[in-house]
Order: sequence, then C-alpha cells, then structure tokens
Amino acid sequence: PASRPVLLVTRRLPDAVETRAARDFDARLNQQDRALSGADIAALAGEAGAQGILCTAGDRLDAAAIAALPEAVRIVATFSVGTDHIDLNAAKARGLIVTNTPDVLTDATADIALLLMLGAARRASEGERMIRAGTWTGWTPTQLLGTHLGGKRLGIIGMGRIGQAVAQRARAFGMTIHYSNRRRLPSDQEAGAVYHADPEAMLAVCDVLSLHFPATPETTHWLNADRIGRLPPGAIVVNTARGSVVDDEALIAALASGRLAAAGLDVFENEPNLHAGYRGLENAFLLPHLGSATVETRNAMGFKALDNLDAFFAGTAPPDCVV
Ligand code: 8YV
Repeated sequence: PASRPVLLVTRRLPDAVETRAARDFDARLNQQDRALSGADIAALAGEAGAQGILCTAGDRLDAAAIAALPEAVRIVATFSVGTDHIDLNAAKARGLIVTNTPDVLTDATADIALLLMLGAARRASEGERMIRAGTWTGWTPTQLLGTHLGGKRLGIIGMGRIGQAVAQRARAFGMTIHYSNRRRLPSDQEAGAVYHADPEAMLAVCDVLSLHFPATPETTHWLNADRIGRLPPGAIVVNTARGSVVDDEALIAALASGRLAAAGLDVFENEPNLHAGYRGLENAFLLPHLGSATVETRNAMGFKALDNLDAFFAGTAPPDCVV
C-alpha cells in the first residue's frame, strides 16, 4: 500500500531481512552493494523520497551528510552495534533518531575474539599456509610451537556485552581475567575478574590483550608504541572492535621485532585497504571483519534494525535508540 513509509536500504542484506523490509516498508534496496559515502546516501535518500534509512557500519554519515539528508528522513537504523560511522551529535542536533543492533551479535563477536586468540597463539594461519603451499614435509617435535592460552592472563579493555562474553569463553580455556572499564562491574557479573581502574596500569599483566571499546576521537590509536611497550614481552593482541583504536605502524613494528608474539585482527583502519605491512607478517592472524558474520546473527541484526524502524513508524519508542 502507498501508505507504507519509504525506507532506503543502503546495502544488500540477507534474503529474509530484505523480504521483511519489503513487507513492512516501501523498501528501496540499493542494488550496488558497496559502502556509501555520506553524499551517496543523501542523494539516494533524496531520489527515493526516503523517510527512514537502514544503513551499515561501512556507510559514512558525517555531519555534512546528515545536514544534506532530505527533511523527510527522520530515522537512521544502523545494521551494526558500532555507531562510529555516524556523527551522533549532528544527528541529535537535527532531531534524527539513530538506532543500532546490540546483543544479537555479542556471542558471534566473542566467538571470533576467541578464534583470533587461539589462531594467533597456536599459529593456525602459518600452519594453514604451509599446507596450502605444499611445503609441509611432516610433523616434527619442534614445528610451529605456539603458546598455551590456559594459565595465561587475559586483559580485556571495555567490559561491555562483548567483553563479558569474551571473558566467559576465556575462563573455559583456563585463562585468568583482568579488565578495565569506565565503571567496575557488580561482583556477580565480574565472576572473579580483576578490575583495573586504569587501563594503562593493567597492560603489564596482559599476556593476551583484547580490545572491546568503541572508536571515538579519544580512542584513536589508543594502542600505540608506548602502551605496547607496557605489555609483557611475547604478549598477544586481539582486536575485534575497530581498526582505528590501534596504531598500525606501532603494532606492525612490535610484531616484526618479536616484541609481541602475535596478533589476531578482525578489524583494520581504512578497511578494506589495510596497512600493507600486515600482509607480510607471519605472526599476524588476519580476518576480514567476520565478527558478526553468521547467518543467524546477520538475520537477527536485520530484524532488530527493522523492529526499531517498525516501532518508530508506529509512533512508539524504538527499543535501541542511541540518539
Ligand atoms: C558488522 C560491526 O560486520 O556491528 C558492528 O559494529 O562492525 C559488524 O557487526 C558490520 O559493520 C555491519 O554493519
């Protein structure tokens, strides 16, 4: 019916999500499926006469793009938990509602953090490359020796939903959990994890460091040469948050020199054009932003974004409002 709100969907989404988008809305699916600039989004929203936008974390909505959005656009639902691609202050100033997709991707992302931890510690990609290259001449007692996760200290910076889910998994591997967070968790949620008010002071005890805080102007290149230098020699760094929180030059140098044993990275600054230095590093275990990439999770993220849009256009408060 003509009365359905017009929704611009910036990327191709799982079939079940697109089907529901087309049921609930006059959905305009961008068939190109590439990350859009703010100018692209504003132009497509204008052409479509959009009243709402369903975007992803690959799309940029900076202040200029938000100012350029047609008046009719009242809500942006992002298919992500991260909101660093949207200028939230500009959205607020314009009275634009912004919603995200928390909770449904917590487990999938925590799983990937453990995969990275294990893959980095046990040199999984080196072994896999050896097999594919045909250079494996057989098992030897000293081949590709990695390090054990059990008995090691895991430091988690950012003990939100994903940080806590990582802690839960790491405990099952016999790791001791340390964490830093703006506020200390209640003891039942802490489950024996050791709280450090100062993240920098925690670094000295992190055999493995896993980053779980949002990208903001304040956290850009948070993990720099100085902070890497505070980690124990031979530490492992894992990042499933955002590439911008790591200073690539510093991390690459520490991996190349052996100061760090390994890194497991699912996110990069300037994706997909990551720093070329990573490609040549044997001890970097690299994944192409797979944190939430399961069928179940991506469907749930899409449905959550649509739940928020449905609520908004039904005149009720969207459950996952960030602005
Ligand atoms: C997605 C993410 O892969 O939710 C986030 O913040 O980074 C991931 O879940 C992607 O960015 C979805 O837009």
